[in-house]
Amino acid sequence: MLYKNKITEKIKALALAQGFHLVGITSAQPQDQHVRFYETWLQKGFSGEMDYLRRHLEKKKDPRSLYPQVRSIVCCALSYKTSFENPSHVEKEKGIISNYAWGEDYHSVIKEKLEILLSRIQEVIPEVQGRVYVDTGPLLERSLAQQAGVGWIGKNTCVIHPRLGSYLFLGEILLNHDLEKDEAHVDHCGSCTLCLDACPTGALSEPYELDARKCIAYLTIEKKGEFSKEEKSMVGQHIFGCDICQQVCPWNDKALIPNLSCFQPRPQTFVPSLRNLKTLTPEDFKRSFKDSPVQRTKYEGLMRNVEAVSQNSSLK
Ligand code: B12
Ligand code: SF4
Ligand code: SF4
Repeated sequence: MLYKNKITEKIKALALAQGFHLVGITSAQPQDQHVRFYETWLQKGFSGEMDYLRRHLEKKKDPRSLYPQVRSIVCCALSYKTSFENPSHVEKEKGIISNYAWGEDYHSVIKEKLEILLSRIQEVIPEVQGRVYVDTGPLLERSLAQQAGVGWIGKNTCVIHPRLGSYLFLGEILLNHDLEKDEAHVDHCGSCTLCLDACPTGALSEPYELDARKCIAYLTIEKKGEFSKEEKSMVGQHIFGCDICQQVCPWNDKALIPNLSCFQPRPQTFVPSLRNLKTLTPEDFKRSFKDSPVQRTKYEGLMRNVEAVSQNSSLK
């Protein structure tokens, strides 16, 4: 029988061997302070039309409501930083797609890695069972990552690691096995306010607090239906997502660049031509954005965004 610390080390080594850039372990105990923060955020109406976030509240309070046997949570992160960067100003006939959506959909990339990791863990400890999550499950993923020492939560609300920056995707395995827990990561934002100053819509009204209703990422990805006049102007030249509060973060300037092939930009996602997008048919959309996070808006959502950006650029 392996000792707890040896098993923990082994699991971390397996996560890194699976290609994750960061891994940490936290307990399955609810984090009261973070749950309260989440509740207050919902009460302020900051979640906009993302009704699922309200529905998830009770489950998010305690990971044991998802998986009663959970004893430890393995928190993994994968960097999607590439050597490309969205320009801060684009020509008026072009639009911007967030770097997280340049390549393959991270949900499938991470889920596959987590599932293989779980089976590797089971080869070492056959009695271990687990559940795999990435993004869509009712878990406070950033809180868990911070608690597991993966990074700190920056004033732009993203998890940041000192060497890898914040262009990270998070994923977790809930395990029915007791492992050694890591120390929570400490905050390194200090007196910096670059992200708050750079956000073009004032969505970051307070440090660490994001009003999704004003966030370009929410407006272009999550919001359904037509834009109001104000929303349309907030979108600027962003067709899908927004990276401004991360682009200005000094921790991303000095971050390592893993340059994974699955997250490299594709011609249709890197500063794409609005004229080309305007002529897209539903069939072109399916083909061009196959396996891409852009699928989330569906054809109608993307065309709404393209139309708004075209009007903002006074493009005929
Ligand atoms: C809803 C959602 C959004 C919304 C709202 C984002 C937000 N900041 O709240 C919108 C659509 C705007 C969005 C945008 C983006 N998202 Co998003 N999103 C989510 C989702 C599904 C839930 C987040 C949530 O519950 N928000 C509500 C707030 C209150 O919770 P929170 O941000 O998690 O913050 C918690 C902790 O940070 C902590 N906390 C924060 N500050 C403080 C301060 C104090 C004092 C305390 C005690 C606690 C505390 O408490 C909070 C509640 O637990 C998560 C996946 C998940 N299940 O967690 C992905 C997730 C957060 N998104 C992710 C990504 C990549 C993005 C984008 C970069 C995509 C893009 N480029 O367009 C942007 C980033 C914009 C930004 N600055 O946050 C990643 C984040 C990775 C990272 N490095 O942090 C996640 C984790 C998905 C994943 N599995 O990788 N997203
Ligand atoms: S993603 Fe863009 S709009 Fe949203 S908070 Fe960051 S800078 Fe502001
Ligand atoms: S820009 Fe500055 S304040 Fe904002 S997250 Fe980065 S270090 Fe923190």
